[in-house]
Amino acid sequence: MTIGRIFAYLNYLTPKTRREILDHLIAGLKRQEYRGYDSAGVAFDTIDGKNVTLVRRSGKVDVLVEAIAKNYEDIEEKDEPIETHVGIAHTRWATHGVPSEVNSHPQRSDNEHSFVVVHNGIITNYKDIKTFLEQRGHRFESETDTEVIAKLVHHLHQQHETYSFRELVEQVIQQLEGAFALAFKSRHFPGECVATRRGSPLLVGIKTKTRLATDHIPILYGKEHRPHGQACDIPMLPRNESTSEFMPVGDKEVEYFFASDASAVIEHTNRVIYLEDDDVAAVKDGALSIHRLRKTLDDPHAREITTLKMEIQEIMKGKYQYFMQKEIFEQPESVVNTMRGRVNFVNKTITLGGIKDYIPEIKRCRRLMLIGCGTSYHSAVATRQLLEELTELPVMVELASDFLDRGTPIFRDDVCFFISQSGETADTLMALRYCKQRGALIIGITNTVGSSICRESHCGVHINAGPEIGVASTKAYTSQFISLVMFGLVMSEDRLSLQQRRLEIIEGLQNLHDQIEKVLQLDEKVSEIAKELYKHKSLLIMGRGYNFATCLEGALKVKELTYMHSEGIMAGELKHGPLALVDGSMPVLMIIVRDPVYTKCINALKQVQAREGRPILICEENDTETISHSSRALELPKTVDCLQVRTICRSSISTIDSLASLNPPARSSFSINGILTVIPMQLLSYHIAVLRGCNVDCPRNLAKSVTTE
Ligand code: UD2
Ligand code: MG
Repeated sequence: MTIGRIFAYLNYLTPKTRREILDHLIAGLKRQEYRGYDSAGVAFDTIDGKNVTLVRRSGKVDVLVEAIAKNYEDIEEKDEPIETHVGIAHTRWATHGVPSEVNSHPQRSDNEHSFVVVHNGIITNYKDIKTFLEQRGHRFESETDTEVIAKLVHHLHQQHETYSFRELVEQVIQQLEGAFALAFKSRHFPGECVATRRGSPLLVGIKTKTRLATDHIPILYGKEHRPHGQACDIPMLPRNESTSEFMPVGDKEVEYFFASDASAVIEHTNRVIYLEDDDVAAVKDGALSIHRLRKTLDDPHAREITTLKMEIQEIMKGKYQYFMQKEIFEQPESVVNTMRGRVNFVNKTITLGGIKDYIPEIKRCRRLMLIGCGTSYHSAVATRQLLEELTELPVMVELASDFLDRGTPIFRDDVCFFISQSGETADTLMALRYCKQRGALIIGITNTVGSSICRESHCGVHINAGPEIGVASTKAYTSQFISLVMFGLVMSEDRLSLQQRRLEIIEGLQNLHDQIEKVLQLDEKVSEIAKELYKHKSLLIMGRGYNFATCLEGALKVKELTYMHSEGIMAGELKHGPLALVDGSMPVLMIIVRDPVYTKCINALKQVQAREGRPILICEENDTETISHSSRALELPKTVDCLQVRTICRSSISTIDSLASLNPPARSSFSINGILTVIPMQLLSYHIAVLRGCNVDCPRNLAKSVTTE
């Protein structure tokens, strides 16, 4: 997977110096910087217009700018305006191969740069295509999936020299599986740019001197229908019969911008077309046309040119006010990205490519240690019980700083996990080195490819949650959680007695996307509760079992975002002290779901109520019995199946008092319930922070990645 931001700029009969062109390209990248990236690159024409120059660097866009200034002085010296030119640019956030020059985009077809391409997305069948191309003599230089695209379009061009640029790209995308937005440039097709998408966003901005004559661009459909073929069986090219191309402008002079993100084009034009899946947009001789290979019944005849009315800031955050809010709402997608290519929901199998080879060694270990700080530590707390069950190994959960303070004994047969969103957390990294010195197996769970923890670990799992900008971690938590659950599933693969349980968990994972969407619909209700709470000094969050971690994480979110005191309390500990805090005015929130500790939670609830506490509940929808205990409840979607089985059992023994002991409910789906219960807590802390006027994305005294001890 490449998380990349695309920017391409085409000027037609609008003379621009190379300096100006590069400035546009760089500005386009910078406008999308907030998305996070670790390398950048551009492709533009050489001074004689005959070749393509490719400049790529790992690091920030400024490093790229420096490299261009240093290596291409002629840009300044012989700066003659070029009438028509295509430049493509990209920032990459590595998920596939470490950040490096050769892994950066644009990716190229060959040393001559016949074709160059920038990509955002993932090509899941790139290995097949790579094998196909290697057998035909193509040599690969990068670790990216994207390189196959550049090589494939080149290969097809060599085979079928009469095909247009656009036809070549149409052929290429028929071979691709996965998700992508792509923009192509070619030495063989000067002045032309082709862009396409499937599953990843891409838009075209149009800038003309005069008003556009139309607000629609007709779609041209191909005549032949081709099923998706295998890479090794590249079909003959269907020719698009349509020759009518469409000039969108009254005037001939025109500039086009292709970008992942509207923020990159808004300073040039507010007229844009959002491409749809499998649209191929091609600019040739200054004319933009949009093509589709097949026509389906409900396809429209044209794509609308829309007018952007937003400010850049608004575009960056989409419809959200803050990055944190945006990231909370991204979770239905980010959890799927974490599982993508790893959980096979059809065969019910899990593959973690990063640790596959180490599984036999891990299975022989003495114990598992999960080490992290803050939210990452909570993801370990959240999954500990499940890991103990699925691995049947002792699992220790450690705060990195305390672990180091204690000089904890570590042995060669220990397996140590280091969990960190950034992969640079200083305490966690030091703990890693400490354990590595003592010969333990070191496993990283990070969101950042090429980070220190990733490099210094023996193996690991990238959580693939996408860049997280808000300082308070949200989507990284749920993705860390899922990564650890997947690890447990891998470890229990051949345990016969655990098969049923595994299937239920996998089913639970499959339902997450929809369930998280449902939980997010509670937003308004949560914001009402925030209004009630935000003037208070403190908030106690209680729960136990699988949801204890949610209490800790919820309290951490409240503290860091709202500067209000909050404490996550293990409900079983109430009478050992915390109960003294409870009275009629102390805000209390309790998580009570129908999991194995349900009865115990209800007991805690009664204790709190006996002290005049009026807790707000997080419980399951339609659990009227539980809801009846409080005037305010946030209802989460039910955890499926497992619950249904249990309900049947329950009704048959409904006269028996102690349900929990006689009828231990199936626990599996509850073990990942924390992914759902934490989301209202994220929303709640967010809303309280907004009401208290706090800077949501940058809480005081805190930094996104804590690289000091
Ligand atoms: C890899 C590719 C992914 C996709 C997939 C296809 C990378 C980074 N990932 O994902 O893009 O092509 O294969 O099957 O190229 N690692 C550490 N420490 C860490 C995290 C990871 O050493 O903290 C290592 C890990 O052991 C592996 C590599 O980094 O060697 C990639 O890890 P991953 O989780 O991205 O691996 P995978 O197979 O899911
Ligand atoms: Mg490593």
